[in-house]
Amino acid sequence: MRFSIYLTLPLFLAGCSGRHNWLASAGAEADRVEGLFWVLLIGAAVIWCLVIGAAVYAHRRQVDPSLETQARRFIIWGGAVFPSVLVGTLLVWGLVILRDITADEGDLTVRVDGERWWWRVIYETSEGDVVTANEIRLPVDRTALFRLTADDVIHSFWVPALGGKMDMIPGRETRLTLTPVKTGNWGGLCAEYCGGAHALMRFDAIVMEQADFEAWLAHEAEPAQVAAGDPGYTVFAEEGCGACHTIRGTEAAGPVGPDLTHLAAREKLGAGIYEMTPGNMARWITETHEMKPDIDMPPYPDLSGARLDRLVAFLMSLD
Ligand code: HEC
Ligand SMILES: [Cu+2]
Repeated sequence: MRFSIYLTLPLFLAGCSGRHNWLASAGAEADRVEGLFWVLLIGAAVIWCLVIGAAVYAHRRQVDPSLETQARRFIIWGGAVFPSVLVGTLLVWGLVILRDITADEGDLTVRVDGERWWWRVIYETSEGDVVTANEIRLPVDRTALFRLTADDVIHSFWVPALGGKMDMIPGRETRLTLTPVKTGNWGGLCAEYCGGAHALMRFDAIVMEQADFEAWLAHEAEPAQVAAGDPGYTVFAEEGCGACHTIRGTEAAGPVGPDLTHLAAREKLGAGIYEMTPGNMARWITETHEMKPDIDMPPYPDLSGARLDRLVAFLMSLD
């Protein structure tokens, strides 16, 4: 019986691998939190052993009344002074980390707005705001300052491998800095229950070389290249998708859903949950609520055949 409990342990540990593992940190901020965690864990283990050791020792030994004053001193120093100093030090250490990771400065500024159930992402540049969604790209070895807000309910912004998490609160701005030190796709998620599709509210957090990042951002700032009379865009316009979605460079300027200007340049579809493929795109449009329950986008089950193909081809061309 007891043996079978040990057998289930690897199952829990299996959850520790992968890109959402904050113990395999890839960012300066996550590193500091990880350091604090190990000191707490190992420190607690050592203190536990000492306390249990002392208890066993006291239990085994005959009490000698002449040691009464020594015992009292031991209780004052070991039971009051030592814990107070230790907990006080940990508090100061934790506050210093908190101050640093919520600093007001960064090499670049990214505003992220939590929506049900996706992310509006805005890069602040010297030429103005660059709006995108559901994917965050960062240059390696640079500090990004995140200005976080929420549109409707409380969300929480978390990229486990890089740092965080930080609540996103309606009517208020919270801040967080992330300094990635390794390139890769580290993945992020909403860490505060926010309703039906909460578990499907994710994003890719892609750390790139400096030059690649600059090129990506410059491309994101461009409007989409849509030919006049594009048959797929015609379907998009006729179905009224532009009431909710923006495609810069076209008449579509809806503010409700994610910006689609460079949709196909994202690695994932639907806020970090599906591969960006034509098949998934078609299902996203026709079986929307099977793909992601509860979302504020209506399904278009009547779209099919050549019309659907043209729309999907158009969306997949938005890179
Ligand atoms: C009533 C507003 C509304 C309409 C109309 C609408 N959408 Fe959406 N759309 C949304 C919202 C909201 C989301 C985000 C859903 C989520 O992930 O929680 C979304 C998400 C998407 C996404 C995924 C974006 C991403 O970043 O992965 C695509 C693609 C999309 N819509 C295409 C369309 C197309 C094509 C049409 C027209 C056939 C359409 N939408 C009509 C509101 C709308
Ligand atoms: Cu959530």
